[in-house]
Amino acid sequence: MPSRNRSTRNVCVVTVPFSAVPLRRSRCPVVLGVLNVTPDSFSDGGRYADLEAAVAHGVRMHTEGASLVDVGGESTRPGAGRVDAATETARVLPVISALSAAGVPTSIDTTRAEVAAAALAAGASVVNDVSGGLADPGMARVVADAGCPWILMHWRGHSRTMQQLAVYDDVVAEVRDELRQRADDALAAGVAADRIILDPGLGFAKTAEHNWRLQARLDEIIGLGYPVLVGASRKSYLGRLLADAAGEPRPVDGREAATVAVTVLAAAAGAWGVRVHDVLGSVDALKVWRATEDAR
Ligand code: PMM
Repeated sequence: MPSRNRSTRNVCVVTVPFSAVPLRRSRCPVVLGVLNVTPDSFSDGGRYADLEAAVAHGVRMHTEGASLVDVGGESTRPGAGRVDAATETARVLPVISALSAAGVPTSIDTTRAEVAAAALAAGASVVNDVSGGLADPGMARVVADAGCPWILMHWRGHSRTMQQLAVYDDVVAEVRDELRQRADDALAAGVAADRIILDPGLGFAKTAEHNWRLQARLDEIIGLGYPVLVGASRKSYLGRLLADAAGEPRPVDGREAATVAVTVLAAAAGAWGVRVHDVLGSVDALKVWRATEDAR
């Protein structure tokens, strides 16, 4: 039974058990709320290291309209080093368990099969794999066995080295082709087509110019035929666009309006979902977008 299903005109937030949300484009993109339980993520690092604060924030994002709270225990900021699997698991499991007990649907943001399996057992509904299945050959089996949705993000290497891999002749064509390959690999490993979600991976082995091109030509990624998630929230290319007169990038907490603008552009392009830190801002903007579409 839906826990809350507000389908009246101009209201597009559907908050139901995530397994009941079809992975096709619905009236309005879904919103994933970011919850990093890490000391060093670029935006919310350190803020939710304490279990109580993390769970309270996850519940708040769900109340604000997040269809999923995306829980991560390893920073993927450019240059970040790795943590071991035990540390990553110890960070995310209590949060996922507590949010599940509170009825909040979660995704696990990890590249490790072992962490994904533990998170799914603790109640996570979706695997969000920023490596698109490349980092851990065991991930496809975990996802196929669970039958859960799998977000496959475009990725070329771990955080420490990824910016050296930001070399493209035509970034949109290459990201599209590499994502198609990731989806084909997932299918070959036994993952059902209707469990696959793709993500262009803004900021991952991408320069600012690459991100803008991907944003401008998102329809070419959507044209692959899978639901597409966009994760632009507070990323550095937005900070650079909003730089002050001295060329200093706008700090992370001043990038919200720009993030909301990307949310609306993604909706207009046909994205399935957005992954954001400030859920309410994007949910409100999507209501405005939906109401405008309905008035056409
Ligand atoms: N970006 C980050 C982490 N996880 N997952 C997906 N699917 N897409 C993204 O763009 C993405 C992600 C990095 O941002 P964060 O440090 O704010 O979580």
